[in-house]
Amino acid sequence: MKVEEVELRRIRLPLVTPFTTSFGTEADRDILLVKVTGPDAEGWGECVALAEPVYSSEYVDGAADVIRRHLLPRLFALSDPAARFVGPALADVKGHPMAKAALEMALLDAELRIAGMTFGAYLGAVRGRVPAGVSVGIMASVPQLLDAVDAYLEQGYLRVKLKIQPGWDVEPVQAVRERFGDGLALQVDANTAYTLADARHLARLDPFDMLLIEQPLAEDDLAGHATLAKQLRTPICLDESITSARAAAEALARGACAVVNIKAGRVGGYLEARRVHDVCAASGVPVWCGGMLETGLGRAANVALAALPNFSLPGDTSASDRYWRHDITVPFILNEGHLAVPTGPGLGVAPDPDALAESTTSSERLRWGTSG
Ligand code: NPG
Repeated sequence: MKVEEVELRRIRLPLVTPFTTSFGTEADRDILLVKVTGPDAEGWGECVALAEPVYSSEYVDGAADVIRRHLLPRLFALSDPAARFVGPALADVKGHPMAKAALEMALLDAELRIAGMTFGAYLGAVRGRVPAGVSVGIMASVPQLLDAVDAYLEQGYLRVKLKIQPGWDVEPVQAVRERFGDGLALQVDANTAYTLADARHLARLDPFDMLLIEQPLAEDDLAGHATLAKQLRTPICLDESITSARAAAEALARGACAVVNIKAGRVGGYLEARRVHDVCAASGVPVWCGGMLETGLGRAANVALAALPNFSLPGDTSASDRYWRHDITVPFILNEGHLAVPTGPGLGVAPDPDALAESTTSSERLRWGTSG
């Protein structure tokens, strides 16, 4: 594939409601998009790094900087920058998986558009639609949380994930279970907010028969998760800890989790995400697709990934209107609790030029092969 230009474009999109997790509140998203343009196609990538390094060490200004200074020069040296060569070409740069993933995604989109193949077909999708879950942030009060969950269930979401932290865990979970009944598919996400000393407290969540508890302990604490797993009945799912297929294999071998959340940005791209899927499938461990408050671009790729066979739990792949008043692509719409996997070549969606122009805060174009 030939690429002539790379554009690094920053957009700002306000969320329909602020989203609070144990690490902070997001009121809007400052998103880095990567566009590659060649003679035969263009392709889009979305970098999921947040404005601040609070979910992981990456942050959006840092991602743009590492792309500009260190990643693009390595890709410029390739005679064929096909997506499958991106991971190996960037492997000597430590870390920065979200920045790497955005580049790989843009090149894969362009490549698949030329080949006339969908993201889903390329990754190995076996479904035309995927069940949608919704992630519900920490709220000011339990009644407010119950209203929010009620509204999402009314819209048809098939499972609910509650964000938890010390001081906001047993009480909201109990309230949601009591109000919406045993039939509700319910799970929680702690984003590393607890320590092993909280094991007895976390065991108080067991009676609520949840699908899983996600990432209770620090990301580098596989041993702690393995110990905690023996003390809880609720299955442990890992997110932040799973940074690669090898990390997934190690977590499973150590008994640190029984379920895995897959986010392409966290593992360095959709190709590594597929390898995480395959490692888990080989061990009979179910996976689901996480979310990072993506626009329709990242959502298109996530929905395609979530259509692989071992994605056996609903993901954080919600409809566009859960996040944005105006998405930059055609919106993803909930239909009987599912989102349709796009059917057009590549991502199957592209930004609407007006929506893009309206949300753009900066843009930088680099000619392929030059560093400025
Ligand atoms: O629906 O995209 C979504 C959000 C899902 O809860 C969600 N994401 O830790 O998984 C997470 C959390 C998150 C959101 C992480 C924003 C980082 C940023």
